[in-house]
Amino acid sequence: MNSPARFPTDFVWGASTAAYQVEGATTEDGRGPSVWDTFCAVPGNVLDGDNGDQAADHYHRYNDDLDLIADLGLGSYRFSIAWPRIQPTGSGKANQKGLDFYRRLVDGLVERGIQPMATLFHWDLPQALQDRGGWENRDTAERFAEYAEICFDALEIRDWLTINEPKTVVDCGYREGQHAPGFKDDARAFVACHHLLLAHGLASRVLHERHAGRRIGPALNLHPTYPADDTPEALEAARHQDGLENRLYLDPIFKGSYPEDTLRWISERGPMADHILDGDLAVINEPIDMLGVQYYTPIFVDAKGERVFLHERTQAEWLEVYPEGFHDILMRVQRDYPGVPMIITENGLPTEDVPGPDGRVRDERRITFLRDHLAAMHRAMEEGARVEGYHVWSLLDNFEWAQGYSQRFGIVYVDYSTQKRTPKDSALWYRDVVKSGELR
Ligand code: GBH
Repeated sequence: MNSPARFPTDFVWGASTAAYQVEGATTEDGRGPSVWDTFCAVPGNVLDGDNGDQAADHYHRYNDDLDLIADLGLGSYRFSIAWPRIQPTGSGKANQKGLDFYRRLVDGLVERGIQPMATLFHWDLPQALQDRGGWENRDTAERFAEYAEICFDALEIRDWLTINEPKTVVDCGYREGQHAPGFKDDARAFVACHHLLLAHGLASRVLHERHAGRRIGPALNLHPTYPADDTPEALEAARHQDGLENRLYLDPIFKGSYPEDTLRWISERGPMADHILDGDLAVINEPIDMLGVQYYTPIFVDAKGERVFLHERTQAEWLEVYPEGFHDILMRVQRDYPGVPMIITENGLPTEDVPGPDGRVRDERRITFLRDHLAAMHRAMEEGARVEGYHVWSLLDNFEWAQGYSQRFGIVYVDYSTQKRTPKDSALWYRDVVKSGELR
């Protein structure tokens, strides 16, 4: 009892960010506008009218941030590449200054002995592509593969992630409208879904054709779904929810087919099926080399299929604290979709941090959350889940999409008036875990 959980010596510890959430400098060095610039400009879309114009100013402060990552002893930094920096209008020749920024970032990581992990798309679609239909237009998937090829050839990075959370683009961007491009239309949402998955497959093929020895995979936010009571209706609702949350993305990628029940439900709401052309599923089924798993919250549903919250809540209304769900989803993926290693690409929570008079940020709640989730992950690993690494969301406090700057997910506090960084207590705690390789 109570022996510390030890992680394998080659376990990779890291932290994640995303371009629009941390970089700022949205008009510098030739960056074109993205759908998030457009979305933020509409009053009412983002809390307090916030936007990513400055964010955490990572575009200018990346060197200090790299020192911070090194000081924490991390072995991996997951960041995203802003497509509109590379192709300001979403197609055609590369913008050299945009590529140079990521070259400097990667060089800085390598010099410090930190592995770069790059996400190609973390939601900042070039606005020019949105003007031509965005993800509803099949051509966007082709453009994505072209953009990916530019990045693969220009940047010396082994590990790549294609699309960050296609499910969130579908649900928040196209079904519920709280993210760019802000639609509320199921019919359009699932057409976009197919093209996002197609984009993932096309880009993965390009990498495999051009760069042996590198690895690629999607970054999926997976939600273990549970019935909130033991009625057959709740059980059925949980299975349906699992289709929309997990199988809709995992099945085509791992098995080359959409889940029948989910596709039937979608087909009652729109024309997704008409957009699945011969050969598409084989493209989406391109073998992946690793699976990025992001875990935040379980989803419990009642007999009516409504989400109910049964555990501790957080400042993020969608996030209930349930470490057991992390264990469950890892075991489930290992059982139903075996074959590739999993890398945890995001896990975390927002806390209402205020620096004390001494400047210290005492985010005890984050320490508890991280400890409990790492313990659950460790238990899954002992039971056979192949997990190679873990990235906390996030390195820095940042632009939390529709919630603007009101929710802080960082292990490092950012004072947005001075851009001063202060590692929170959780960062110091994490540093010890990383250094010792064990949870005490
Ligand atoms: C991840 O999404 C993202 O990859 C990351 O960029 C993000 O910062 C992080 O999690 C924390 O949220 O505010 O009412 O519009 C996790 C899934 C989907 C959860 C969008 C919040 C929006 C709720 N997220 N959802 S709302």
